[in-house]
Amino acid sequence: MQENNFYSVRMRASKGGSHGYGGKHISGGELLSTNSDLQQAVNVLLKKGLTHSRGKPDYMQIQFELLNEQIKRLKPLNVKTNIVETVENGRELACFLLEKAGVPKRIIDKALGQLTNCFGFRGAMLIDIYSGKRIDERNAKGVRVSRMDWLDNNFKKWATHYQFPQNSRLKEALVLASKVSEHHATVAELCWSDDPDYITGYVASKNIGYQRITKLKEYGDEQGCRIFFVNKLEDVNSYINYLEKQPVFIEWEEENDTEID
Ligand code: WAQ
Ligand code: MG
Repeated sequence: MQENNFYSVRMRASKGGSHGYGGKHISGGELLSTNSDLQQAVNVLLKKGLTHSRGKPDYMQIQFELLNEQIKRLKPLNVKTNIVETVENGRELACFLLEKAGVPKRIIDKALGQLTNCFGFRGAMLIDIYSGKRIDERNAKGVRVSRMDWLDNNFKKWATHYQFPQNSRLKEALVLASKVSEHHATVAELCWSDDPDYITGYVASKNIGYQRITKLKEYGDEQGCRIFFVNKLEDVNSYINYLEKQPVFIEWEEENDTEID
């Protein structure tokens, strides 16, 4: 099978109508598949959308398309888990790490102050690190990073090596963070899930790696957060184009690995 015979497969599911027509975002997903694995890929996303802690969807769209672009191969970011006892401590640590990654404190405070605007998002907000203003014009949709994956065998080898849980949530988030942080305009990312049963989130960047924080919200809370802090963005459209369109495979090789603090 030649490399350019990969397909991007995407899913989005909502309840109470489709997205943008009053529906509540339930789940989304994206992966890469060969032609022969398409049926399985569609099933994986179908199952993800149908069995979700945010609710039972009454609208779902799954689509696939053949990729013509060359696939970029990237290493996963290094991962560290920071254990915290309270949401307050978790958010303080998140702010500290964002600052360490290069986001000015006043911009972090401003972004966190606007979090309620994030409710029901299915993508990420792009925030400029100088003005603190949102620079995408996608409203509640946000920008959805797509066309990325990590072959399961290679992910499992990585997870076994570091004794991380072999769950698809960590895999998907690390794939996304590794792709996003690779772009030179990305200063840092802040994320926690909008799923009420998952409270671990992370701060990620090229220089601090993928820093998991075990408590960034309370159980039961359906408010999620995904913010990309960006710098020196001359062309917002080409940045968004990279996030949405550049196909990326994450690949890990044991011998090239380095540790982070
Ligand atoms: N592109 C952009 N934004 C996205 C994407 C995407 N592909 N997927 C999700 N989001 C946004 C969207 O606004 C969601 O509401 C929000 O992020 C949370 O998504 O243990 O599970 O998939 O190391 O619920 C991180 C920690 C888990 C994993 C994050 O996010 C770990 C998570 P969710
Ligand atoms: Mg979610």
